[in-house]
Amino acid sequence: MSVVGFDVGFLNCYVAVARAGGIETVANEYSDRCTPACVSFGPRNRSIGAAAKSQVVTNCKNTVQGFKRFHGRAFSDPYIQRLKSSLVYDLAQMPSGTTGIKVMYMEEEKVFSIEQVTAMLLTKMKETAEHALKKPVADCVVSVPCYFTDAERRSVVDAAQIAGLNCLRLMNETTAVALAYGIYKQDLPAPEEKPRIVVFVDIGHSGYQTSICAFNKGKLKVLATACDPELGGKDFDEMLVRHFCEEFGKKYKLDVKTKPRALVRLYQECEKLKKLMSANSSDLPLNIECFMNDIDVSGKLNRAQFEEMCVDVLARVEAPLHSLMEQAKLRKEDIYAVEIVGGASRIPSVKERISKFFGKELSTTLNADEAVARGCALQCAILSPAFKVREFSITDAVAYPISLKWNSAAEEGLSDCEVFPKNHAAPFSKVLTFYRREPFTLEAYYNNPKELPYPDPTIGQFVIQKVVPQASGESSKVKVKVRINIHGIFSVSSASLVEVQKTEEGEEPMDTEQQTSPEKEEEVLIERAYGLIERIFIFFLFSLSKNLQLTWREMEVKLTILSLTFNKKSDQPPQAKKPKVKTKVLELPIENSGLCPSLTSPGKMIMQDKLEKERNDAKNYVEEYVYDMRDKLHGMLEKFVSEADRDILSLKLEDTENWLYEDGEDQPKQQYIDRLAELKKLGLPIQERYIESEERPKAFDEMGKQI
Ligand code: ATP
Ligand code: K
Ligand code: MG
Repeated sequence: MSVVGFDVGFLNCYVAVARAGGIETVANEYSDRCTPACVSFGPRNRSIGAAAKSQVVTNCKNTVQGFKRFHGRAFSDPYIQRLKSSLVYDLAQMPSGTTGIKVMYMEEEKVFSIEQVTAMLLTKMKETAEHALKKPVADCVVSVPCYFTDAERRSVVDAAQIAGLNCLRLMNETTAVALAYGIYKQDLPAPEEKPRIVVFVDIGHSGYQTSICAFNKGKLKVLATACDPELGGKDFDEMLVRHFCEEFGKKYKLDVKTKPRALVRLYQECEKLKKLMSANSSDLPLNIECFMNDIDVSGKLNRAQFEEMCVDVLARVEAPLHSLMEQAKLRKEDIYAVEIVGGASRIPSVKERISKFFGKELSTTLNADEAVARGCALQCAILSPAFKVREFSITDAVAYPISLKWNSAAEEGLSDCEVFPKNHAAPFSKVLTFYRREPFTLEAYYNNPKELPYPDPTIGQFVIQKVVPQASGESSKVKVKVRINIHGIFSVSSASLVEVQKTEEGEEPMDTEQQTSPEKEEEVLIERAYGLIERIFIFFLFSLSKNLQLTWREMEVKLTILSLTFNKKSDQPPQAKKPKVKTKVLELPIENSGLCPSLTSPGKMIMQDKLEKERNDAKNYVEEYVYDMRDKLHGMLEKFVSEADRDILSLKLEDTENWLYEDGEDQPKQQYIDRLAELKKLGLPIQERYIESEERPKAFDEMGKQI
């Protein structure tokens, strides 16, 4: 059982683990706690993280960055189509219609699904965690932006699965930050007291997320979230790149946009410049040697100029804050603190705007880069039975309101109902009751498409199968459980049919209700077909309305009241009144369509990387042996080899060295193994003679001691 949190950023990823000492962000093999979200495909292998980032310029067409935004997106999505033209690498459509990434890998054109690419990154992060914990890692919590929709979340869950991870929770990034903030606080208000209200702001490379949370001792509740999924550090880079493209166009007559390599380098330098400007307001230089056509370019910029060219970007900082306060229906005075994290929160003008909006100094008590990963690790520790953590309950909020649509028998045509309004508590289950004689379909969708980051509001279709009428011929009562699960994903999790059976008098009625989930639950009566008595009532009301000249609107209200009255009645357990009837609950199968992107095994690629690593290692062993032996032949081994033998071996070593730089540069693993064996055949006897002579006096010593 491992306790690990992964922050999968657009640009930067972090791994946090729980150890005896507490939560710790751990470093990768380059001793860096930050792992770039980058995968590079080569003729022989893949490289992931820092090794991939170093190939952004040299292998730009096959080095993939910024892929977090492709999750759950159809290739035909206008957003993807727009992005496609601005990317250095290529995109393609997967058979399922989702977005894939097209690269040259192992000298072949390959299309990888976004799930596969993220899985590669996660596999790397998993290795980092395994290295730190010195044991295999499977259980983990993975971060996602709080504005991610179902399709995006499902795609990330799949990626984790491909990477061999058992994702216990997809955690909203801002909620992870809130947990990292709250769990160690000793001075939170008692449960019955007025909660402490804290705003969290995370500005990363691609997205801007804000949330407002209420804290009491041992719990946190997300009251509302508001985001701009398209505002982050990258937008500031974009402005700088645009500026310098223009400047270099005029100054050096260079069309940077035509050379992907040059463009990638310019992005890198602009990001560096942007960071420098956060700490420095004077003129700062930007120099790139051999930028394009062997021309060195240079420019300079200061913070004031930078802020001026970014006015439009900066103007977008406020909108989500307004929305947040409006949704939470709180005043600025109610806010205890505004905590900011994320790399781009270091930009002074961004901080200024947020601080001005709240009329308050911002707090930076959390680690701006690591808070998300730490929060995820804390959540994983809470979920893990093997780890003792302070009790802390986390209630998240639904980001987009969700409705269900179905064919209605009673109302003839489509009916719908909002099952999870915006900011509804999550995770959460609701049981909906339908009266049906045959299988039926529920369609889940986001009912406010304006808010959605992409065009299709559909979540999925769920067919409730095997519904049959009662033996009496009447409609059956069908209970459908819908839920927002721990990942923030909507699903129709179960359905059951209540079969009414005649029984002997006096027999105990069966308890049919079953509580399956530890989540908060609520029972909602959605719809029932009107029974005979009800129909008489409706008819009665209808004629009454004619007499009383009621309008249709008033009729509708009356009907609603009527149906509510009946619903109330039907809510009472039928067993209480009719002891002769017992009920039996039948589980119904649910078929969902259009939900799951296909899973592909990463095993082959992992194997390929492993083989490539072994091949490289074998080559390195030969190289090491050559250098080592050459030194020693003229050093400590000199006395143990005849001149003739030494010359033979020396020649052989030189031969091998030359071979390594020529034909041997790129050979199968076995060739290196064979070469090494040949060298050792000559070298080993010499080394043995040396060891023997070293051991002999020691052995005598030992004997001396024994006597
Ligand atoms: P996202 O949260 O959008 O998925 P991410 O988590 O990868 O992205 P972060 O690591 O939080 O993003 O932030 C990266 C961004 O912050 C980059 O644009 C980077 O240039 C910017 N950044 C980092 N340090 C500074 C700084 N000192 N000044 C300005 N910008 C900075
Ligand atoms: K990050
Ligand atoms: Mg982030």
